[in-house]
Amino acid sequence: MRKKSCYVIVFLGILCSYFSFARSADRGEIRSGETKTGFLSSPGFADSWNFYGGEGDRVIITAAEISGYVEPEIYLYPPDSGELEASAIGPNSGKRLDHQLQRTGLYTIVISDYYLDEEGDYGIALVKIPGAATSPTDPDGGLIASGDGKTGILTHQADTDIYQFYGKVGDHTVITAAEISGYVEPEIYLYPPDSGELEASATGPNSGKRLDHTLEKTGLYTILISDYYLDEEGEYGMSLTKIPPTLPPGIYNAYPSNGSAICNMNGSFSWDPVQEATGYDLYFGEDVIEPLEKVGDNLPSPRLPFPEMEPGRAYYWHVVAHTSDGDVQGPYLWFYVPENCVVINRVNPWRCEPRTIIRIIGENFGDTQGDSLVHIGRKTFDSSSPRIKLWTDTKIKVRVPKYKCKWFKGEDSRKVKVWVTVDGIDSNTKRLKVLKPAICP
Ligand SMILES: [Ca+2]
Ligand SMILES: [Ca+2]
Ligand SMILES: [Ca+2]
Ligand SMILES: [Ca+2]
Repeated sequence: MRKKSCYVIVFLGILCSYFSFARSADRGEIRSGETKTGFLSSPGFADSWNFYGGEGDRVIITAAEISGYVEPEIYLYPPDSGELEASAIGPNSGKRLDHQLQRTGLYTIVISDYYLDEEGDYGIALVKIPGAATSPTDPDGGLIASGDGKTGILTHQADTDIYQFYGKVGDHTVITAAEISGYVEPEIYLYPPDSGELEASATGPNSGKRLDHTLEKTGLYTILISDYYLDEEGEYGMSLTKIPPTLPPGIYNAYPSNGSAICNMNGSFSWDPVQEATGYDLYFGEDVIEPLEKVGDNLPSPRLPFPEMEPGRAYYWHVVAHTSDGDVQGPYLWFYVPENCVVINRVNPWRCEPRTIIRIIGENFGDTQGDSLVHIGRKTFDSSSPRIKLWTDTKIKVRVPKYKCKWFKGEDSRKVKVWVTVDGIDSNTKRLKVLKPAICP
């Protein structure tokens, strides 16, 4: 507990220092998959941003004018007051920095105007490989399967969207991207697994692009989509075709899924088993100013109960499967715990016969049922169900289903899970003991 409160103090300290610098244009944290904006103004014409990176990670940082003729330049500084490690400078309205990190720790991005003579708004986006593909500020991107088509929005001129797929050396891929609105000229950049250099791209000023490429490596590939010249915003469509379309080993069907809301604190991380995996490592954390922590070490099965989490926060996680052919890297995924979670405090009574009316007592159920659901074991009741007797923000009354005698399988009682789904978000679960009626043999 002491260790934890110590972390909280350190965290608050860092938070306070960010706020105290806010006027001098310290914009704070930027995560992989995030798209943000800043403003350059007299007299400094400079802003800074922070992210945590590891030696060997690849970063692609884009910055571009939104208004005011600013020509944002990108300067990247390593941890521990190191000297400039990389930069993208000059007079264009958009810049792109593609760089493999040389150190591990908290990196600083400084954005300043070329020639320090213009004020204006600019956009910035960070891509880290490996790293998260989407974020709360930009939901476009994530895992894509062969045959899938997606649409996304370049929300401002510097936006970069990240799509990922598992590929195998020798697989043939065709990736397309095209404008839907706003005169964007989407470019395609393909990065290999293991943070390697750009493997292929389709760039230039046309509104449609096509990348036809045979993969050189095996693992999790990353496709970046951004505007040619970083000077337009708008909607685009993209697609992936992989020949053959077979799914190489990977971390599939991960729960919580990317970008989801989680209120079920007694739930577990889970994913499909990887063939012939000997164990799984699971990394978890907030992925901004410190690395993810290994919370599961060589797990024998694809599952781990959630660690302690707090409301109003976003969390990142990542799985590595060990196999005799080497490690299989999972994507970096995030989810969030809403500030006002749907919580069941108790079910009353907690043991009863079928057809009894029970009360579910909790918080944030919503004032009316609407599209929300109540689950009792495998049965689900929507607002059209006559079993729902009352629905308020803190109390639900529902009649337990009529179970047949054979459902009890000769036992005196059976336990079922009770939970609610509000706005698509599952609550925690409580157990209900259903007693076998006296009339059953
Ligand atoms: Ca300038
Ligand atoms: Ca986007
Ligand atoms: Ca994006
Ligand atoms: Ca353009």
